[in-house]
Amino acid sequence: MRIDVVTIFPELVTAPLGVSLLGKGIGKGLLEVRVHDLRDHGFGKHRTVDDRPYGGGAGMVMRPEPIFAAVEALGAERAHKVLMSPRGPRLDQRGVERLASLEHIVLLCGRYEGVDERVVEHLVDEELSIGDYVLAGGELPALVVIEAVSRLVPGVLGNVESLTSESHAGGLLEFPQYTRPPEFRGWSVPDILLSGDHGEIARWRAEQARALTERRRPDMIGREGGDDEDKPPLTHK
Ligand code: JBZ
Repeated sequence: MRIDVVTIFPELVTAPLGVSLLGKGIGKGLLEVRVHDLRDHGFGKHRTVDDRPYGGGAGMVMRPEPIFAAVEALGAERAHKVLMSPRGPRLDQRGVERLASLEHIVLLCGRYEGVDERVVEHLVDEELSIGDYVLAGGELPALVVIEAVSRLVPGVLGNVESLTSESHAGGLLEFPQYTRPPEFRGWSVPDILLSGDHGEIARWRAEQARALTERRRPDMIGREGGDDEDKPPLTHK
């Protein structure tokens, strides 16, 4: 799988890609991530990529030419082009699975007050948000997409077993985990986990996961697993 990122802050996106799981998967050649400086397609000595909004108002807007030029320079016309944008539908694990099924995606990172609407209308395939909080640009959201997607690329995680059991993958929150020591500052590990009875342990864990999800995330109950036939399709606007 290949992911291209277009940004005015390439260092901000590149730095985290060298470490941790991400770095390993990318290092193995299972996932190719390339980061591109939008200013390479900017105007003039300052490689300007923004300008004042027609109609007036505060802030600046990203011009369309550098963004189109950056995507055309990638030879990525056929790739799935995503604009990280607070206007998009919120990314969830279903969305991550959908992106992970694609061969080539391009993540466009907005900055300033936003991008010229012609980019949205004539270049971008979809807009995506990572959540309802105010951010300064799409770079951190793009990293979130890269991490979430890369975990689903076979071999990148390195531990296929833990993929299926983690929070959200099975549609429930994860059960509580314990490790050594069996007693720490007077707080004991639940006896059941030391019993060696794997059937009982599995039942205890399933019940813990269900009860925790019911208390913390009642919205997730009844939506877990399955083929989502009960859910409306994710449509935009
Ligand atoms: C995002 C102007 O650039 C921005 C600003 C906020 C923002 C993004 C891009 S992407 N928020 C999100 O994922 O919610």
